[in-house]
Formats: sequence, C-alpha cells, structure tokens
Amino acid sequence: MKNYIFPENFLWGGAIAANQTEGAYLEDGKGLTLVDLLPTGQKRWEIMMGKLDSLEPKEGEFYPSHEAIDFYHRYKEDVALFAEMGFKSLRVSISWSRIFPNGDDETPNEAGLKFYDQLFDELLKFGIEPVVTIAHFDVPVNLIKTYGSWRNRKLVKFFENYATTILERYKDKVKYWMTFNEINMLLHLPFVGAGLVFKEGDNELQIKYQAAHYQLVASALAVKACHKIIPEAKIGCMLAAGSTYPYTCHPDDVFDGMEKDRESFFFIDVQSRGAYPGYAKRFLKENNISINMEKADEELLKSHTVDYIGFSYYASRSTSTDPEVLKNQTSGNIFGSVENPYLEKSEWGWTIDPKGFRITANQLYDRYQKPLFVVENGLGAVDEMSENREIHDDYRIEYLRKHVAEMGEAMEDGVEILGYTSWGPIDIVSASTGEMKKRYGYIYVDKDNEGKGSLNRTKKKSFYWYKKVIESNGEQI
Ligand code: BGP
Repeated sequence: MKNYIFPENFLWGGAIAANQTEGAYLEDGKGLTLVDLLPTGQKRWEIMMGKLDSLEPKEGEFYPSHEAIDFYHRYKEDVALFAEMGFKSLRVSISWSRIFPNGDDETPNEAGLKFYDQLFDELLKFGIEPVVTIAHFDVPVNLIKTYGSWRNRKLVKFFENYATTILERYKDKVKYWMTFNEINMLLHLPFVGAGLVFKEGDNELQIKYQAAHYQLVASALAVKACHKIIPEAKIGCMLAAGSTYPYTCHPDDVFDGMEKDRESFFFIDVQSRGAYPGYAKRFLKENNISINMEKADEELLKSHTVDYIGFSYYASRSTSTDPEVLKNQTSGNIFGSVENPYLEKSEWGWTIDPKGFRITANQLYDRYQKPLFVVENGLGAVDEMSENREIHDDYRIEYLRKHVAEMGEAMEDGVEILGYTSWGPIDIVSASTGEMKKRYGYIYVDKDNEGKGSLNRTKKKSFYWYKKVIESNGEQI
C-alpha cells in the first residue's frame, strides 16, 4: 500500500459522545436528556422521528444510555488505553443536562462541571487534546417538556448560557470545539437532532426549519463566545456528510443529487459563509415555510462563522428520479433514495465506499475553503470473541485502512485536514439502534444488547493496528 505523509501535528484519535458512553444517567445531579427516553428496536425509530406520547422513561423498559459503558466511572481506564494507542486527540461531548440539569437552571451543576474538569485533566496528562462537541443529541428533557425544545426561540438563550459557561470553565484546557453534532440530522431524526415532538396536524417541515434557524443562531452565538473567551481556540460546525451520486447521467438524476447534497450543505453554508443561500430561500418559499428571522440574526450569522468544517463520513449516497428504479428499491439510506449496486454494505446495510471519502472531502474543501476535521468514520460490525478471548477484527482494519488511504489521497489533492477521530474507539451504544452489538471499537466492551455483561474492556487486533498507524503518523497503514 502507498505511503502517505500526514502533517506533523495531525490529530489522530477517536470520537465518542456522552450519551452513548457515560451512563450514570441521573448521577451527581444530572437531569434526564432526550436519549434517556430511547429504548431499542422499532420504538426507538418512532421516537427519534418525533412520535412519542411520554417524556418519562417507562417502568421495566431497557434504555441503553442509562448505563451505556459506564465511562463516567471508568474513564481513567479508557483514557489510559487511548494513550497506549498513542492518541493525539479525543473527541468527547459534554452532556448539557450534567451542566444544567433542567436546561433553564439559574446556576450550573458543580458536580457536572467537575467531572469534565477531571476528564480533561486525565486526557491532558497523556498529551491528548480534548475536542469538545457542545451538543451531541442530548437536549435536556425539561426543555422539551416546558418549552417544546427548539420550536422555541428561548432555547437560543439557554444554549448560549450553557455554551458560555463551559467555554469559560474549560478555556485553559480545551482548544478545539464544535457546536451541534451532525446538525443536518435534525431534518431526518428531529427528536434526536432537536428534541422535536410532533402532534397530529403539525406542519413538520415548518417546525424543523424554524428549529434549524434557532440552532444556527445559537451556533453563531457559541462561535462568538468562543472567539471572545478563548481567542486561540478553533470552533467548528459538524455535518453528517457523504456525497450523493446520481443513479444515471440523466440531468434529472444529476440535479436531484445536487439537491440532496444542498439539503445538508444548507446548514454549513450558513455556519461557514454566514448567510442563507439563494437555493435555500427558494426552497423555503416554494414549501410555504416562513422563518421567524429577526434583523439581528442576519448580522450575527454573518459576523460569526466557523473556523473549520467538522464532518462524519460513513458512506456516500445515491439517488434517482426514475419511478421504475425507485419502485425496486429495498432500502436506500437515510439521505439518498437508492442503493449503489457497485458497492458492498455493512451488516447494518450501510454502504462501504472508501473513494467516496476522498470525493466528499474534496467537495467540502472546494466549497468552503476552510480546514476540515474528520470527527467520525468507522465500521459498525458484529465482533466475535475467540476461546482465548481474542477478537480478530481484520474486516474493521480493512475498512479503516482503505478510508485512511483515501484521506491521504485527499490531502495530496490539497485538502487541508486537521485530524481524524475515528468513531467509537471503544465499543459504545449505537445511536440509531441502541445496540451494543454494532461495535466500532479498537477496544471490546463486554456488554450485550440487553445490557448484560461485565463491562470489562479487551483490546482487539485493530487496537495494535491503529497504534502503529499513529506511531508512524499514517505512514504504516
Ligand atoms: C452518527 C452520530 C454518532 C454515531 C454514529 C454511528 O450519526 O454522530 O453518535 O452514533 O452516527 O451511528 P450508529 O451508532 O447508529 O451506528
């Protein structure tokens, strides 16, 4: 395999999220967060789409986030394992409801602030840069209950207060921040992305785009606060990315592919260029969506744009406008409309497209001309442990090797990339399914889909592979 030269200070590492790792869901003053209401199975999907009748966990139901992998109590052991792999960075999210249990509290919860102080100190002890996601799918439930979550402009103030509090508290420890995780997911999983609950007769599109506007304003306020409180820090946006391929070269398919990409680019255009683009204004008008946009909003969006483009890449997408093609579709992906017949898929039906990673990185860099940061990439797979307790996850090494190679190609194309924090460096709860069985980690965690297991950690074969990749700064993949 070809050798790639990565920058000396390239931030190799891994990415996790509070709600998928910490557990301790009500410990030390933490309030309920939306993910604490997500069971597994079909019900999870319905709730993620904003269809739920209760904002309380149900008696006797299993909620994966309640214990997750108990990172809250085991983080020192896990950080030591990340350090053994040579991590330069670890992307983590701060749980909003650990800091403001109800979201609208007058004062922050000191025990919550203290936990992240300890976590960042542990990381810095090993020379690992914390890369912090301010909001990763975890709106405090009280904000949903009392205000309707991001339907309500009041969330902007609550978010600004939360962001300012953590920026102030960790200004000497954290130099890399990002605002909303996969901000475009709000359109596809509105409850997860924005705590939106829909009732009969709601105009869901109107509600989603108004909520998106409030999140974009809130994101700009966080950027403004970060540049003021920590001038040397970098704060980015975060997009669930993956270029969309037209199923044929018919102009209708090509145009549809461009439209599907723009559905996601809209968020980043606003966060990186500072204004609603013309195609978005046309879309809103043609769909009778009227945004409650205050004069100050436009000035804010224009004056406080992000420093880098963070994104997740799992797969490219494909789309078709031909009813004949669409009719035969078994399953597309959450963004595109059709399966790509040229590509393999994971056990969860996610397309595997390493070259798509290079295509996506080039497309984003061409569009924004700002440094990129790959903050999620990885393969969710079923791992089997052998009798002598080994996990030979060669399939994961293969996936990652090919994607790191294409990232190297993108850098040779001139794309500036700050770092690569692969998703789930340790097995954690799957966001979409709530399963532990969908494993991403270099480290195996003994816990099953029903929450049973010792939680013991075991290094997989990929642990040693990634250690070598980092040691050689990407030369030995
Ligand atoms: C992204 C989320 C992550 C992570 C990832 C993998 O949408 O930002 O939280 O979960 O998807 O998805 P899953 O866990 O569903 O396999």
